[in-house]
Amino acid sequence: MTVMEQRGAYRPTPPPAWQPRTDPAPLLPDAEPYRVLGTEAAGEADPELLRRLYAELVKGRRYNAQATALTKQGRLAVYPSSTGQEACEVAAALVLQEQDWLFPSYRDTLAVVARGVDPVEALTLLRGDWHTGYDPHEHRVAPLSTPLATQLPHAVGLAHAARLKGDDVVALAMVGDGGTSEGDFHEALNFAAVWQAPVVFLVQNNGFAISVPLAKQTAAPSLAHKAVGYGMPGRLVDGNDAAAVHEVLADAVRHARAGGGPTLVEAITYRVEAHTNADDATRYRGDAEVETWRQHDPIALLERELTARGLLDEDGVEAARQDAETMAASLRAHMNQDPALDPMDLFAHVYAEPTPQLLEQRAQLRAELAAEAESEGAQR
Ligand SMILES: Cc1ncc(C[n+]2csc(CCOP(=O)(O)OP(=O)(O)O)c2C)c(N)n1
Repeated sequence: MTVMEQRGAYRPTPPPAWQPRTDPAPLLPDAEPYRVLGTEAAGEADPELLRRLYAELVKGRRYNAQATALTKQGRLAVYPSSTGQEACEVAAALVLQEQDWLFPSYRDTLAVVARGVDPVEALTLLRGDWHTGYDPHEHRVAPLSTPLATQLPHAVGLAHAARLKGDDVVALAMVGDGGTSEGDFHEALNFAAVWQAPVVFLVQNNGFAISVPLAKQTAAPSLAHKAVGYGMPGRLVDGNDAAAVHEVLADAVRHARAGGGPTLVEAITYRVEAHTNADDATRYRGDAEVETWRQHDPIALLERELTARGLLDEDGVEAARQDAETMAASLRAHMNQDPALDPMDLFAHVYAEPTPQLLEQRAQLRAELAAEAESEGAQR
């Protein structure tokens, strides 16, 4: 038989039937960000929850203003303001139960404070004083993470471990739009979905990663669409609508707690102020854009709803403002005191077992401090 005849006789076996491993349709985000305030859904929102959100939003904005002022007075090294993003910050903290864990980024001080961390201790890291400043275990709040997206694999690890141990714990991890381009984002979401870990990822899409706009960050239809590639649901929400963010996150937390696995939530919001006090935002964006977002302000949106429903009057507005002022005055008073610091603490908690280099540097500093103390003693 010739080669051609042999080929003619060859009948390839058909490959096994292929079908997607899961139906992607239920994982897809809605076409529009979910909204509650100003819609019919608002009528079903719990009045107590709305009032609580309002009080926290007002306090949060005042906290941002005070912390930014402290940078100008040299009392705080740096502050990344979340003005305009308060709804995401507050809702993230309020949806969690006591035993749950929050994994914040450097911009999420308000979420940390709303979760119960002392407002002064929450600024320790940004003041450049002493490590994290608060005990992460006390309120189950991981350190504010400056290296982008590194908090996400930590959240997945903690949640997965809790599940293996049979503990009822959900982890909520916060990240910015820029952070979604990091390898850690990919690794965290991939493992979370494979392990069905009880994690909720909240991406605050505030339009910019410092000066880089979202269009230069990703070609994805939305950041929520990224969820589908990992096999988890993606949800889109109006990040300035506190009631909507709270509802979407609460659903995701419930889903995770019930063993349904992770969810990726993209909250559409806007960073109204500069990246930090060290940034000049006028170099990369125009006033008109900022003004448009100021018209969609999270506090004004909620205030309008509460007022329309007769749940807030002028006295209520004034009481919230007063509470916020009291908090700001206390923050000022504490931050204006010089902290008592031991320079030797620099070397504590770096490694479980200090390296030879660290031991050498520690001895050097101890000797310098002793010599300084001696010369000061001699001068007296
Ligand atoms: C791994 C890493 N790379 C770069 C930086 C420098 N950096 C600090 S903030 C930032 C922008 C992050 O933007 P985004 O994730 O959108 O968060 P936002 O600041 O808007 O809240 C960058 C690039 C960093 N902190 N960590």
